[in-house]
Amino acid sequence: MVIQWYPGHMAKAKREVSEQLKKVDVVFELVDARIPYSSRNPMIDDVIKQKPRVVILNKKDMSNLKEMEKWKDFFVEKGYYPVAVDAKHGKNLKQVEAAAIKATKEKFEREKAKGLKPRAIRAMIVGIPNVGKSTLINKLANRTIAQTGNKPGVTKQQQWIKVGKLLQLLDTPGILWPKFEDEEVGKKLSLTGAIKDSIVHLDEVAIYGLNFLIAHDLERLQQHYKIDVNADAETLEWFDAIGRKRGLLRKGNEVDYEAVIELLINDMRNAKIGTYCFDIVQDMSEELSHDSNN
Ligand SMILES: Nc1nc2c(ncn2[C@@H]2O[C@H](COP(=O)(O)OP(=O)(O)OP(=O)(O)O)[C@@H](O)[C@H]2O)c(=O)[nH]1
Ligand SMILES: [Mg+2]
Repeated sequence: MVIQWYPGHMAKAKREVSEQLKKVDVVFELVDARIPYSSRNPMIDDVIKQKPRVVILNKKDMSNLKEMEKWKDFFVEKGYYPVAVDAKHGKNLKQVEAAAIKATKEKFEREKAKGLKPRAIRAMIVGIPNVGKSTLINKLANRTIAQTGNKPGVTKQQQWIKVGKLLQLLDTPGILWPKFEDEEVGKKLSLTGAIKDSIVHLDEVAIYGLNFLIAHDLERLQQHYKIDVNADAETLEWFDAIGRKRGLLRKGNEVDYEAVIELLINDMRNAKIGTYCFDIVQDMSEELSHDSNN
């Protein structure tokens, strides 16, 4: 689904999610495990407020375990309950229910003390486009859930889906906008396929990705493209080497840079070179301390 985010549309999205939130005990904030911070909605705390929160780092199969652990610590520190999953292949999904139970423990103890009967925990998923909301809903439900309300004229009849013994999940996720106002975040969102190609410069995205690989996984990069370029070489030298090796040439034996850019971006988006977490806690400490969401 292609979504254009305009100020009015954002306000509407926020309002709709806030409305739905009233029905649930816990929120599943879904993020991309390759960019657990950059794939968050910039106003998420303003939307979710004090509601118990499970942060689900999805697509863990494409990220870096060590860095994911650091992000989990970061979220624990905030009072959230993080879990890393691979919704596509159904990995670690049991942990979602377990985290929801922990996150709502106090609330249900309070209800019990008031004499209220035990009941299922109600949850909903929120996240930016493409983080895997639909995939996760379908896996948790164990069947394909046809989403309601995505098309004009379709009545928004929301359903509760039973997950495990204790959990009920709203079948319609809350979709919020990404942090596209920050250039670096925009490049990371593009590298993971979260935002449309047209709103970022693909050459800048490819260079950003290339520099990330040079800094963090030089040997894999060289081996993957079977090239022998030095870490301190100019970007063009890398592009030339990759283009020539792959035969991405134009008339006159010139390297087709557009094709090289496309190749690099696709290889990174599909984790063909390696599995990476592009948000690095240590490098972002300055930003993390200033973020209004924290
Ligand atoms: N490798 C991998 N791919 C995943 C995972 N979860 C989802 N995907 C893929 O990510 C893409 C987007 O997934 P969706 O479930 O459509 O994402 P969404 O959040 O519902 O997207 P919108 O409806 O556009 O907001 C699909 O190609 C999925 O197959 C995962 O855990 N691992
Ligand atoms: Mg979806």
